[in-house]
Amino acid sequence: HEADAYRTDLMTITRFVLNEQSKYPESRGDFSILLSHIVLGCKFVCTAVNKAGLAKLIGLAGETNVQGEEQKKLDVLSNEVFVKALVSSGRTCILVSEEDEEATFVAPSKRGRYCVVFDPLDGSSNIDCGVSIGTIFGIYMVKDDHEPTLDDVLQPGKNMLAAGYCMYGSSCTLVLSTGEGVNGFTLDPSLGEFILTHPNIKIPKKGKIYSVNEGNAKNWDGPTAKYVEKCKFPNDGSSPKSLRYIGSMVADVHRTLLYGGIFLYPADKKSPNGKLRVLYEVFPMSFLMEQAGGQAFTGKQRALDLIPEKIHERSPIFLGSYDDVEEIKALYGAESKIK
Ligand code: P6P
Repeated sequence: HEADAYRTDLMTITRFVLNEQSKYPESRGDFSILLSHIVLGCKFVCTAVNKAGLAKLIGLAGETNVQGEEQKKLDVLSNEVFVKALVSSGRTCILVSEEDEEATFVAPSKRGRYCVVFDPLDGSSNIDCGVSIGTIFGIYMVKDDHEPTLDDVLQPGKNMLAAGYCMYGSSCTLVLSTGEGVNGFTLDPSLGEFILTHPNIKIPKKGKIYSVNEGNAKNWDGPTAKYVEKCKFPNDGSSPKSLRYIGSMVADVHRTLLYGGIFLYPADKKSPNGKLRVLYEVFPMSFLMEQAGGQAFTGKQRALDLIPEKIHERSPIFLGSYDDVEEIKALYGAESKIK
């Protein structure tokens, strides 16, 4: 009857978060309500992305539909859905989206205590070839009850209360941490519910995969070049690492989290701060990696210690298995973290 028990004892993400919340009797359920609106956004995007595959047939995502209306591009559509869902939750006061140049300050009547930073559809250039893409998000609490300002979102990543991503691929998988480990949920479309499928994810301490765009090798700095060389021609008799690079951060990070290894988007001569954005790409993925027992480094410091000055600023990032990141830190001359 084991199987039956499993089928009836469904651990949905909503129930999971409510269980977590019950550990904080004083909490008023605001976080659970906020999260349920983020989950709603992910379900919508999952549906739209899956339909986008039929874009040419049914006129979506940048095509003109049968009425000849110009359909919104999927990332614009996704952004609107998340902004509307987050504002309507009544639990947010500042939103920062990769799609919007300026931060959104929620009207006082709908204002809550949380700030959400997100990339509604990261990797969207990969939609047309069917590569997995995703939503990435991080959640801060406002610093105090004063009128909200950008300072409430220009906080180091270590101040995040929660972070996660939803990957739209062969299945729709939502990976979340509220600061007590990492859990993965898979959308059961027949129920319209995210079910716990990957409880307490821990990244292997060391991996056999490195993930970087080798096409930028000409512009890498010394330590990165040396590290990648070591991956390909190890001088300690170990076997070379495999290269896996999908070019969609959510997909590359998800594989790194589950299989181990290291994901790198280094600085290079053309882009001294690398390409990935601090608030809604580097911080959430670094938060998850640390919660799963891995680590994340910018080339200069622990990624989560970085204090952003602009909401769309970028940073180089090296994240993944603890031992693999230690190696790159040594090459950058960074002291290893005192355990
Ligand atoms: P490159 C996608 O455009 C993205 O923002 C991330 O999802 C991905 O990791 C990165 O850029 C890929 O960049 O320069 O290797 O194509």
